[in-house]
Amino acid sequence: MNHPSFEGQPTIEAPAWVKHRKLIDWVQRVAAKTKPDRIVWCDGSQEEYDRLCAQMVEAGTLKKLNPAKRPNSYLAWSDPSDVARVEDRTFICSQRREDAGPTNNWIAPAEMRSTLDGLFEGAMRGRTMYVVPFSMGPLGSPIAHIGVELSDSPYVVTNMRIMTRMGRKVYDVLGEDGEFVPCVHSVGAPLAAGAKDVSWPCNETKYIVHFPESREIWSYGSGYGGNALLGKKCFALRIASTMGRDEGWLAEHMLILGVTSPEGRKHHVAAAFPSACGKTNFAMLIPPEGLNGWKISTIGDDIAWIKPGKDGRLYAINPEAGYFGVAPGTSEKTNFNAMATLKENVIFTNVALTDDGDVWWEGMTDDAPAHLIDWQGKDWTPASAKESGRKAAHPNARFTAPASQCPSIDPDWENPAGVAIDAFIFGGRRSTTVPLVTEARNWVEGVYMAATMGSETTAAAAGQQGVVRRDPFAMLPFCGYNMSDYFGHWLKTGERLEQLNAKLPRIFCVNWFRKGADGKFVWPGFGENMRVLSWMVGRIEGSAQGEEHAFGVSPHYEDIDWSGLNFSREQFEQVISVDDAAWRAELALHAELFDTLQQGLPPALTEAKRALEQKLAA
Ligand code: SAT
Ligand code: MN
Repeated sequence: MNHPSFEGQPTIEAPAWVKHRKLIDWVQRVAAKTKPDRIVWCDGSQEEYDRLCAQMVEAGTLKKLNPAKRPNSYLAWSDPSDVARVEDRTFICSQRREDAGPTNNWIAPAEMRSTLDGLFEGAMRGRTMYVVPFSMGPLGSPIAHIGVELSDSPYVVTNMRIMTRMGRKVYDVLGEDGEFVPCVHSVGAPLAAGAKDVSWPCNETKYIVHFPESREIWSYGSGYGGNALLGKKCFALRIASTMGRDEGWLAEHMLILGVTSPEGRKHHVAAAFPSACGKTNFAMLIPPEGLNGWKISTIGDDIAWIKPGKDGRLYAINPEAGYFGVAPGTSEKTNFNAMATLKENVIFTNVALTDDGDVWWEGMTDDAPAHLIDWQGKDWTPASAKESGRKAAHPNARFTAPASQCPSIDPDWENPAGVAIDAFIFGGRRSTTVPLVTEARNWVEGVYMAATMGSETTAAAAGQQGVVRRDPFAMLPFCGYNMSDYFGHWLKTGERLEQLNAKLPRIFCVNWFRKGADGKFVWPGFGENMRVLSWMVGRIEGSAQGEEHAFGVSPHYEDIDWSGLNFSREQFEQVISVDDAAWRAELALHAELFDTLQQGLPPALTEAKRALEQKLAA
């Protein structure tokens, strides 16, 4: 195969349906630098998707699953070194270091550009560069925004087609000069002429780079998840959060759900939890025995874009069109709706392959199949697993599935106007200290709770797992600017709504993960979380009671509807209690966080902290 260089060529032929001169010029510039063998302008059609999948099956990147078991579905196994987001390789390159803040990695834009220049030089040699136009949010919605990703990974293209509104229609919205966020992605593995490719090309060197001022994304060296599907964390959170700061809206790491009471009253809730802490499960919750009159509908499972409406309420859309959910632990029991969503048209990544050409992961069924091929392509049996401790699926194994296939999908999930939010929930994974549920007494106290949230780390990010770190608003890895300014933006948003005399959304803080002396979770979680949600609805509607303590309002045992569940007063005490000594230690950790975030930290939060300390001492 020859390797044409695009240097000096006046144009790279774009299809007639692309009329955006600047976009075409940009594609040409990136191609001249990265030197792909060819350029494919993706149209988002089913034919294109099928063709790319067939190509990847041929190349060994995908395995086609048994169509009788899992129609139109595929399995990818990544390189064992490329299995999660790489937070220490993620950079926010604002002009001023202070604008990235102490929680982000920062490198001066000029220096980073020169590094990227070197990395991307010839990076796509021997590969195809795909031009992937996508809309985050329903096409043409006033809350939506457009991006274009140039990628040399067909795996990225097919995943983006599920995760976003991808294809030709995006160009109709863009027209000749519409705004888009340029996203450049390379796996960083140029191929010499005639060389055989590996099934999952990537590079040891990884850079996930954001330029918030010029709203650009450059990603190098990884083909996995949030590192490579640039519409997701890079655009919809890091870049969008800075857009929101500048334009007066919010881009949040939140699921969105509708909750309808037995009387038929519907409310909308947006809930932030760190990665791999159950957002997908919560968004698709099925009410348990005893609470059958309640109904949950799913709007989104990971990201919310929230804009203030003229009526002073906050309207949220899900900018995504699919779920990139954690597979391990997902079962008919824990998330029936997810399992139904996964029946067909799915790309699985890093789960195990069964002998009959289907998939399996830890927790999918009570008993593991007698034999599997694990995510690293090795023979696996329950006995071999016991001996070696090796998991069949990687703990951060994922499914990519169209949201439209979810049985609990909300009729308004594609409403371009969004849904009005009645409550925010913030949750972390904490085996101790933090009660099952607390309602903030006011907006500032709620912002304080969210800002100081801690959570035990999970497999969604490379690095040590199970250590408590502060994860403000579940946005620590995703905020595209200074975290203190972000807190200020939330406080300002509240003030603006108050000025409109609007009813502010309630703010709740939850923890499903407290453990007993035996090291086991005390709270049953999953569908039973409906009991907590129904208490919240009662609070919103003014019908539910609670008990005020130092940090807000929590339910008494009697305030929760226990029909259909045996959960004793003693057990409840274990998940709801506030231990003074533990909280003194917790507040010391808040102080540490505030020390780090000192510069620009809103005084209202320091005051809130002082007030809580006084309450605790009293
Ligand atoms: O890899 S993703 O960022 O898409 C998933 C996650 O970590 O939340
Ligand atoms: Mn997430």
